[in-house]
Amino acid sequence: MSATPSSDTHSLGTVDAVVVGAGFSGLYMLHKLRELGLSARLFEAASGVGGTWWWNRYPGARVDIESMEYSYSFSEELEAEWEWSERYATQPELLAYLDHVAERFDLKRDIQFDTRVTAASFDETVNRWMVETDRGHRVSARYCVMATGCLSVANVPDFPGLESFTGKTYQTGCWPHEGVDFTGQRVGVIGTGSSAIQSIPRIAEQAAHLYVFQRTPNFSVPAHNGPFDPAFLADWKANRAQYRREGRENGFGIRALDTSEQLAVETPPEERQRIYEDRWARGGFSLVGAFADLIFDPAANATAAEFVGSKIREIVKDPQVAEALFPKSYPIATKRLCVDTDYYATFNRDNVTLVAVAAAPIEAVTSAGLRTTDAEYELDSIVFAIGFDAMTGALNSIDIRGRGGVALKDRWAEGPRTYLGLMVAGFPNLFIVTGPGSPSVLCNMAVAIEQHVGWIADCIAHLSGGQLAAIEATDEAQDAWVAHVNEVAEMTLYPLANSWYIGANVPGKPHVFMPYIGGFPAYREKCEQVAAGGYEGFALSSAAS
Ligand code: NA7
Repeated sequence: MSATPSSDTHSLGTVDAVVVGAGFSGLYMLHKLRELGLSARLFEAASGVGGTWWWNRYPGARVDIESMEYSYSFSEELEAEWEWSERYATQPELLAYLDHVAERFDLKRDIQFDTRVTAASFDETVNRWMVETDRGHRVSARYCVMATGCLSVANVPDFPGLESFTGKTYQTGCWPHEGVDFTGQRVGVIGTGSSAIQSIPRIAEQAAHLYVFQRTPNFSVPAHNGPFDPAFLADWKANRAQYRREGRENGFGIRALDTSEQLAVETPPEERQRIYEDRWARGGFSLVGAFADLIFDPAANATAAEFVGSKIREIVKDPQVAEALFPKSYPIATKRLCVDTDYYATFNRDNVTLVAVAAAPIEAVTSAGLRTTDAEYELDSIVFAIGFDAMTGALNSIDIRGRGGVALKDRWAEGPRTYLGLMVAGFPNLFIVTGPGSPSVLCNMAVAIEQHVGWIADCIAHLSGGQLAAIEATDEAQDAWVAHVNEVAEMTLYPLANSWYIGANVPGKPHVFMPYIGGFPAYREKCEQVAAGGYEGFALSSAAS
C-alpha cells in the first residue's frame, strides 16, 4: 500500500484514504481501514472525538436509543469490557465511551484534531482526491470517506435584533464545555424539538423563570431512564449475539422497538389501550412498535396520537397548556419521536411558562429579551434549540468537486441524490457514511453506521484486491434508487410532516425526503446483493494512476 503520511504539518502527503469526522462513523472507518493495511488520515474539526456528542453538551443531553443497542457491536471484547451505567447514556458517558474506543484501538495517532476539511476535489487523471483543510493541509488520497454525520451542523439563529441582546445566548448544538449555571435567571428556550425537550426539565430546576417558546409541539414519550438492572445486564451479556442480530432484523435497527405485526385498526379499542399502556410503561420508541400500521394508515396513527394526547392531558394540570402541548398538525412519529424525562410534568411548575409562538411569532430579540407579536419577555439568557441543517449540511459546507470540477452542492441544488446513500454519480471513490438515501436517522445510527462502514471497507478491499482504480455510481442506478427512496416514503405518512427529514426546518432548503424508509433489513440485503453481483449499478475502472 502507499506511503504513510509525511511529517510536514502543511502537507500530509499521500495516503490511501482520508476520513472526515471522528464520530461513531469515522472512528470505526479508520479502524477498518487499518485492518485492511491501508494508510489513512482522519480530520476532525473538534478538539476530541465524539462527533455530534462532542458538541451537544446541553443539560440533559442523552441518547434516545438504549445504550446496549446504541454502541458498537463489531468487537466482542469492547462490548465485554464496557459497562453502561444507565439505560440511556448521557452525553458525557457517550463521549467517554468513544474516547475509550479511540484509545483502545489506538486511533488517535491518525487523527488530526482542530482541523476542518474545507475542500476535496477529484483529479480524474490520477483517480485521486486532493483534500484541503483550514490549517493549510493538502493530502492526496485514493479514497475519501465522508463520516460527517447527519446532525452535525447546528442552525444558526438569525432573529432580528439578536446582536442588541445584553444577556447571554446559547445554542444546544454547540454548548459551552464548562457548562452553564442558570440559577436565579430568567431564561428563554426557543424550540421544542428533542434537544429542548431534554434540556427544559433541567434548566427549569435552576432558572428563576423559564419561558418555552414553542412554534410546533412535539410528541414525546417517557424514557423511564435509570441505572441498569444487574439481571438485565447479565441477560444481555449472555445473549449478546442474538440480541444484536434481533436489532439488525428490526426495520428501524432497534430491538427494543419489538415491532408487532398486529394492525391498530383491527384491534378492539380496549385491547389497543392495554397495548399502548404496556408500551408507555416500557418507555422509549417501543410505542412506535405497537402496531404495524401506525406509519402507513392515518386512522391507525390517530389512535397512537390520541393515546399520547390523553397522557399529556393526564400529566399537565392546566388544560389549556396541555392542549397547546398536544401536536395536531402532523401524524405521530412522522417527526422523530422525542424520548424524555419529566418533560410534560415540567409545565406544572410555577416557574415555567409555555409561550405558543405559532399564532404570535417571535418578532425580534431586543436588548432586554424577546418580543413576540403580542408580548415582550425580559430574559437574562436565551437558549436556541432550533435544530440542524440535517443530513446534507455538513457535506454542503465542504467544497466537494467531482469529475469535471462539478460541485456536489450544485449537483444537489434540488436536493440530495445518491446511490444507496453511499456514493454519488460523478464523484468516484467518495463514500458517504449514512448519507441521504440510506436508512441513517430512521435506523439505530450505530447499526446503520456499522453496516455502511463494513460495506465501504469491503468495497475498498475489492478495489485494492482487483487492482481497480475507481468505483463510481452510474446515473441510471442513482436515478432508480432516488425514485425508489421517494416511492417508499410516499407509501408512509412521513411526508405529511414539516420535518428535518425533508429539509423543511431550514429556509430555502429543497424539500426532499432524505432518509430511506424501506427498513434496515431490506436495505442491507440490497447493499449485499449489489456487492455480491460485482457492484451492480457502479462503474469500476482499472485505469492506472
Ligand atoms: P429539531 O427537532 O429540529 O427542533 C428544533 C425546534 O426549534 C423545533 O421545535 C422548531 O420548530 C424550533 N424552531 C426552529 N426555528 C425556529 C424559529 N425561528 N422560531 C421558533 N422556533 C423555531 O432539533 P433538535 O436539536 O431538538 O433535535 C434534532 C434531533 O436530534 C432529534 O430529532 C433527535 O434525533 C436528536 P418547528 O418544529 O420548526 O416549528
